[in-house]
Amino acid sequence: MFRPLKIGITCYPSLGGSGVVATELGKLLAEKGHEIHFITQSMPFRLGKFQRNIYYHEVEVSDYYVFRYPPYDLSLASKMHQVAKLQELDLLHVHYAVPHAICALLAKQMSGGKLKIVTTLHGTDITVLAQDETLKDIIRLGIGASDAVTAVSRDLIRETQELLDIRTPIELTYNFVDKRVYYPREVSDMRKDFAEPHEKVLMHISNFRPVKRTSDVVDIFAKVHAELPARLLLVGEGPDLPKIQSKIRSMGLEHRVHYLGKQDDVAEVLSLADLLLLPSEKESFGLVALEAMACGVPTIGSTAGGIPELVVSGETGFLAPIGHTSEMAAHAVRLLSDEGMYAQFREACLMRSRTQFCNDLITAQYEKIYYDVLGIP
Ligand code: GMT
Repeated sequence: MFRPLKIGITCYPSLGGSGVVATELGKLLAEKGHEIHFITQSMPFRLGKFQRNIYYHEVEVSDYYVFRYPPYDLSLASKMHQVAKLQELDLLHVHYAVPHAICALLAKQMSGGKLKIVTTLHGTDITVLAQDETLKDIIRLGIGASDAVTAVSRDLIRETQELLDIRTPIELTYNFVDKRVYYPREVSDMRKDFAEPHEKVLMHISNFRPVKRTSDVVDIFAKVHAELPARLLLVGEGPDLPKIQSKIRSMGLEHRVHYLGKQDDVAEVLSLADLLLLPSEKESFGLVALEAMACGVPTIGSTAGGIPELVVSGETGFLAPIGHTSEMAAHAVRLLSDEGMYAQFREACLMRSRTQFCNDLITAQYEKIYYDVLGIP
């Protein structure tokens, strides 16, 4: 018999993939009948309209003049505790070990120790923060204090255990896409705004942080365009964007590149593309490659982190070692020049996303983890 749970979810509401996955998971669990309480600093950006079983609790940070830094983590822990008590939550599902698992630990202690904690690792908390010796112990504490820990790729599990020298069991829960939202959209009319019918469209979507290697995106594009007529669509904004814009100008490619800024309807935007470029330096999973895959768009990218667990090189895209832009460009040209091969890759993308990374499968995995930590058969 279905036993609905009361779950508190904390994530960075506006931060890329982890925020998207946490929000989408909450929405799907609410649809299944669970009661979901988002406890975050602002409204998660994909939360959308009012929905049954979904509640939002904003963390307000005190900025009394005695504090040099407003104590966000303590405000979050107090809010988690208040919501857990008032709403009688069964568990807190936090995304990121630091600070969220630590805040959940404090909330658990304040609530008398019964509240369960599930922590999902997304990458940056491990691949970046755990490099810092001063933070290692607190990350270990967050992981160790959780009743269950999950990570979004095998590579991230390996890296977490190696970097922190821990044997804590970490369950694999791949990211997912909602198949009702991510599918190839009919955008042929909109595509005319960006490319001529004979031109290919390459796309990159990210927050333009250095780990994304957006300079490689431009190099790959330039090499592809030297072989066949193409356009580059850049989606998103971030610290490296100005540098990339001047690189594009200095290479004389400005008439071939379109900047779309931040976009909300990613499925619609991705459906404009023939290929996605993801040559990252670090990538625990690469959610955007999955979103592209679900829209029938193969990825050309690097073998960093968890990307090879998602993109099957030679079937749903092509991967090459980090920085090997000539190899990536050669793969792109080969795929774009062979209609039969491209159709096969597109079909494989749709099939793989629907079978291996579909919302029903992964939501059920998370539900099982929740019931297990609560001892509910
Ligand atoms: O990659 C980013 O800049 C954002 C970051 C985040 O915390 O949202 O993404 C991480 O989590 C995503 C969702 O699980 C993964 O798809 C990304 O690969 C991961 N980023 C890194 O590992 C650099």
